Amino acid sequence: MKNQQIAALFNEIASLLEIKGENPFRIRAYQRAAVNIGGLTQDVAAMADEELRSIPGIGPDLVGRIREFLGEERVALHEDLKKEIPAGLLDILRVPGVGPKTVKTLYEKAEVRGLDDLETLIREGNLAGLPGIQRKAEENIRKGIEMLHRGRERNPLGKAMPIADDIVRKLRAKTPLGRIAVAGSIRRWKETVKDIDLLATSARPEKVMKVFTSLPVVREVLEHGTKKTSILTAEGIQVDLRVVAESSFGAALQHFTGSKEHNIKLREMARRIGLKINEYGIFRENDEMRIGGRREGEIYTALGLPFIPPELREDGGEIEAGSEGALPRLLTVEEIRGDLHVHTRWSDGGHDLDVLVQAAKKKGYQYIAITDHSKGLGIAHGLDERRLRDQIALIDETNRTLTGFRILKGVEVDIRGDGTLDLPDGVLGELDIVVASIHSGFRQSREKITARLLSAVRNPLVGVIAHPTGRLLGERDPYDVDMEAVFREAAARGVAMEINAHPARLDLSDHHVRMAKRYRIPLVISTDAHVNGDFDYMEYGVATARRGWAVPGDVLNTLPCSSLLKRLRSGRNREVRSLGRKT
Ligand code: DGT
Ligand code: CA
Ligand code: ZN
Repeated sequence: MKNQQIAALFNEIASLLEIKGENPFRIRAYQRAAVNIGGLTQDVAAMADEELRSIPGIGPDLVGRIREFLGEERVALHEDLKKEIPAGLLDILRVPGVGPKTVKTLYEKAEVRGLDDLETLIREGNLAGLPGIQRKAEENIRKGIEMLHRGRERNPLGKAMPIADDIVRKLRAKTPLGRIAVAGSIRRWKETVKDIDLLATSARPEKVMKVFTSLPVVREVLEHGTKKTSILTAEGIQVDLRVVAESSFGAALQHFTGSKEHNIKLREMARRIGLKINEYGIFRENDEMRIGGRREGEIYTALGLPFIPPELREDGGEIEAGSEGALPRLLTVEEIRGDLHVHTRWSDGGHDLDVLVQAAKKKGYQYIAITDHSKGLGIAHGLDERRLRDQIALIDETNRTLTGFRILKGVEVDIRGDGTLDLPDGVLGELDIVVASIHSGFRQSREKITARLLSAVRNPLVGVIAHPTGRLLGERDPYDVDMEAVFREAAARGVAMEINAHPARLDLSDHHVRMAKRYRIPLVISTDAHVNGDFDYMEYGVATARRGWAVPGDVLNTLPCSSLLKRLRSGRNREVRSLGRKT
């Protein structure tokens, strides 16, 4: 689907127009169109002109631009704007806290044409004092540049994966390929990646490389050869494409999937039994005789190991477990039966129930839990007791019209600064599922944050703690919390921890998942969907669970609806009973 690319393109056009100082209405039109196209689940390529025009903010003019992009992968207006405005200015626009107005000032008043110029300006003390730029703004820009440099080193998986998939699709469509695969940290679903590693086979590598270097996404060609070619994408991510021999493809895939630590251990193991493995194949040490390499599985078989899923290849005990026949049968995305963290237009989501139900059914789900924000989150239009009761009534009514699918009544209740919940127990008790989470006071002390989470876990009505560490990848560090203490309490009370599958969060992280397993804590994997397309993030959550060695039995939303409800209810009763015994 090209929706996201078109949304990004429209945003970039809006930014370029804004730097140019164009008509604000025109700029706003591109921004609105970008948001609306980005939130669609339908493929724009499959939509007729009238359908496109029914998307808010899209008139005949923008329909034309969409058609142009679908046909030619570029838009003339965008190309013209890029000729007029130095590309480096868009880099400056990526600095957190710098808007187009500032960029315009920098360009016009100080001849800044890129990040380097801006950094020089700051170093020489000439930034503050430009029109509209105070000392404080200078300090913010300096910090923003630092963050950008730090963020550049590793990219969130959610950014790199779609780029990798798109390149693979294009190469498949446009070049004479045999096999192609994404390797490296992306194949292992590591939460951040340094670069994109691609492997292919082809009878005509020159042609493959030529097409690769001329893809629209390419900003710069770093290295051009028939065996290996590297490019830099417009987003600044390096992509290496290697073309290898058919007979070595499996060995190369194993080698370049890594991790390095996993490979080192495998090689030692091979050496002990007189074998040698490298990116070309697997060989007998004494006479160099080749015994495999065409298929990846041959490497593991030769070492007497079962196939090890890429998500486990971190030298975290997977090779030992494999040798003992004790590898876990990891959870798969097909085993997920519903999403337990979903927002609607009642708070800050984009859709009403019907659209969400339709999208969930399309994913093959049996249920979703509607978990809008509670009132404390004013900016998200959070629900008070009265609106939540209205929503409960609406869900009951809607459920009566559904067959083979159930909407669970839930809420994402805010854990307030003092650890109390943002809604009274009375209304929480009327719900099927209560998801509690922290949205404020991220800088509180470890003691305070831990106490807040503990008091939420101790409320018998709370079933799940959502995004338990509060991190945003590359943007916000996790808050300081004693996870061992929280896990201990959650284990004692049967409260589940969420793996928030949104690629900006992935919270719990893989290592916390593994830790939660040691405590025997139930997990749920939820997307925190705000629009229907967000349901697709489930794959990221499942991959994170797999990296934490999770099996289907660890995850509550693999249960059929009735068992899940029973499980959620029994958690409450058990709590009530044990509290009763104590007094
Ligand atoms: P990253 O940092 O997100 O790109 O992580 P990877 O794992 O993709 O690392 P990368 O791109 O440097 O290399 C891809 C794979 O190639 C790596 O996982 C294992 C293999 N590899 C690279 N360098 C070495 C090395 O020095 N020794 C061994 N044994 N394997 C290596
Ligand atoms: Ca890599
Ligand atoms: Zn949420």
